[in-house]
Amino acid sequence: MVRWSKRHDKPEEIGEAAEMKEAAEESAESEKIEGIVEEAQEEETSWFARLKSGLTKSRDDMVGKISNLLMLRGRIDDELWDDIEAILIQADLGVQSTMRVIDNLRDRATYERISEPEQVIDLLKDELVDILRSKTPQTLHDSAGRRIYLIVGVNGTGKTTTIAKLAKSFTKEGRSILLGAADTFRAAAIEQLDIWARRLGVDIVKHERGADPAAVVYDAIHAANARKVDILLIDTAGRLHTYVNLMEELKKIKRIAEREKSDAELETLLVIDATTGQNGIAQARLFHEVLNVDGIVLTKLDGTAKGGIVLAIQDDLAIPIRYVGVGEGMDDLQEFKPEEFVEALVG
Ligand SMILES: Nc1nc2c(ncn2[C@@H]2O[C@H](COP(=O)(O)OP(=O)(O)OP(=O)(O)O)[C@@H](O)[C@H]2O)c(=O)[nH]1
Ligand SMILES: [Mg+2]
Repeated sequence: MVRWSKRHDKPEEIGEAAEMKEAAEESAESEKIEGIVEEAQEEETSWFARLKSGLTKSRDDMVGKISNLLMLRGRIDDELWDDIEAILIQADLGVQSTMRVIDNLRDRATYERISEPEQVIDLLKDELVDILRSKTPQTLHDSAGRRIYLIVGVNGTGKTTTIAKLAKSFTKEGRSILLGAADTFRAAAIEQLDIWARRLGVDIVKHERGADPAAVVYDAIHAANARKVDILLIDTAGRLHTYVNLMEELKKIKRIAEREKSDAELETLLVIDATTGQNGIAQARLFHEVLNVDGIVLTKLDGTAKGGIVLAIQDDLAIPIRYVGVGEGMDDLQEFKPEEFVEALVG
C-alpha cells in the first residue's frame, strides 16, 4: 500500500520488500501479457461465437427461463406478462427498460394477434433491438479526426487491458497511437502500461509513480498535439485513498484534457465489469453524474456476466455502450452492435 507524504504529495519510501514484490508483480504481468499476445495470434474462434458463448449464462437466465415459461403456460395472458416481467428484472434489465419491453410486447401481441407463446421470443428479440438501436448514437466523432480517450472506472474493471485492445485495433486501422500513464497511484500500474506499449510498439508518456496525474495528462496531450498523433489513450487510477479523492482527481484530469485538447475530440469512456451486475449500474450512475461520460466499455461479458445490464445502462441511464469485451485476448473487444448483441443473447 502506498503512503503519501504530506509535504511533497509523493509516495514515501516503500522499502526493499515492497520493491521485490513489485518486481515480481511486474514480471508476472509481463509473462501474462506475452501469453495474451501469443494467444491472440493463434485465435481462430470468431468474435460472434465468443460473444455468444460469453452470454450463455445471461441467455439461460433470461431467454431460457422465458422459453420454459412459455412452454409450460401454453397461452398468452396477464399472468404470463407478469412472470416475464419478473424474469427480466431478475436478469438485471432495469425497471424502466423492463416496463417498456413488457408494455410494447403486450401491445404488439394484441395488434398482431399473436396466439402462439413461442412467437413471444421473436417479439422480444425485436423489442430489445429497437430499444438498443434507438439509444445507440451514430458515430460520436469524425472518425478521421484526432481523438483523446480518457479511460476511467473502478479498479480491476479492465481499463488498462481495454487501452491495449483499443491501441491494437486502431493500429490495425493505420492510425498513430500514444498512451498516457495517468494511473500514478497503484504500484506497477505505470509498468503494466509500459509493457503493453512495448509489446504493441507504441509510444507512451509517463512520469514517476506518485506524480500528479493531471501533469501526466497535460504532457501526454501536448506530446500528442505536437506530434499530430491520431489517438491518445489515457489510463487513469481506479482507486485512491477514498472515492471522493478519485472523483476529484478525475474531474481535474478531465478539465485539463478539455482545456488542452486543441483540435482533438475528447471522449470519456467508463469501463464497467459486466459480472458486477447492479453494482456496475451504480458505478455508471455515479461516474456519469461527476464526469458526464460519453460511453461505456462493458468488459467480461464472458463468464458469469449479466448481459441484461446492457439495457439498464443504455436505456435507463441513457449512456451509450461503445465497446464490449468478451475475454482477456487482444481481439476480444469490439464495437457494440445492438443487432449482433441481441442475436447472441437471444439466439
Ligand atoms: N475474462 C475477462 N477478463 C478481462 C476482460 N477485460 C479485462 N480482463 C481482465 O481483468 C483484469 C483487470 O484488468 P485491468 O485492465 O488491469 O483492469 P484495470 O481497470 O486497469 O485495473 P486497475 O489498474 O487496478 O484499476 C485483468 O486480469 C484482465 O486480463 C474481459 O473482457 N474478460
Ligand atoms: Mg489499470
